[in-house]
Amino acid sequence: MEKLIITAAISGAEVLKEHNPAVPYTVKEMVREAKSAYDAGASVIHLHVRRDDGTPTQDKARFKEVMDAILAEIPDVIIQPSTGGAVGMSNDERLQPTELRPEMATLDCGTLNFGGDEIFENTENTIKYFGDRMIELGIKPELEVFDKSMIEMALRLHKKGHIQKPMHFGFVMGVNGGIGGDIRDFAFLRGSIPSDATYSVAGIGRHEFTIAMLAIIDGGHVRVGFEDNVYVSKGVLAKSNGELVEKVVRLAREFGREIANPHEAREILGLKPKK
Ligand code: KMH
Ligand code: ZN
Repeated sequence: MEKLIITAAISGAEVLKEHNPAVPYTVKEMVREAKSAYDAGASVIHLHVRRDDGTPTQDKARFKEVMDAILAEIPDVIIQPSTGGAVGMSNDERLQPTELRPEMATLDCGTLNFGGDEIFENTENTIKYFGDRMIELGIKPELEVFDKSMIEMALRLHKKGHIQKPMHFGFVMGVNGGIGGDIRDFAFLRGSIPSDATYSVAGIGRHEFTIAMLAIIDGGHVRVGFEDNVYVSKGVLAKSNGELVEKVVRLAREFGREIANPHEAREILGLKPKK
């Protein structure tokens, strides 16, 4: 079986220090959390950035500051900025980190309710626009799907030339408004992607490690981190993103799945090797 790529979603846009005091806002805190995840076995950092007060921003300069600081500490890690940003941001605001030409970025493949009155909006034209931008800049998209219909959308937009193969999906499971986080939900998504595609799972809240287990056994890849879940076990806050990654590494070892380093992750994902 392919080695396991672990992605750490270290900060997100919605989770706050009120949920877990280790949630990073400042540049220094972002570096601390990225390094803890990397040292534990993560090869990809899924990145949202914040102002020092915790406000989410897609500001290009702030992304550059955080990415440069992370890469100064861990030069070979793969940084995957979010183009989802936070609910309510405009498309061009969300796309700013792509101007830094990261190796990867997320591409959200549909609109969904996001709790209360919030709607995370990704119209078909938005997805085409983001897909075209990533092709133009040579950025590999992680196709974030929160429901089965979003896989259909990605496949349709591939046929129309807005998304290239081989496709890499991110199954985000258990969001209030999206698909659930049960075994049958996983099997439904897993069975709906092309045979030459890769995928990573992100189980939200209590689903984080159960969904991770399914992907470990199946040969998929795993994302964990404060963006998705702040607990290392029921009622016990994780001290760092690294602690969440360590748990995935332990589970993978039990099932004989080796962990990919960033060099191996680049090979699996079809990214250019880093000089
Ligand atoms: N913060 C959510 C509204 C992504 O990173 O691409 C969107 C999100 C998805 O987190
Ligand atoms: Zn995200």
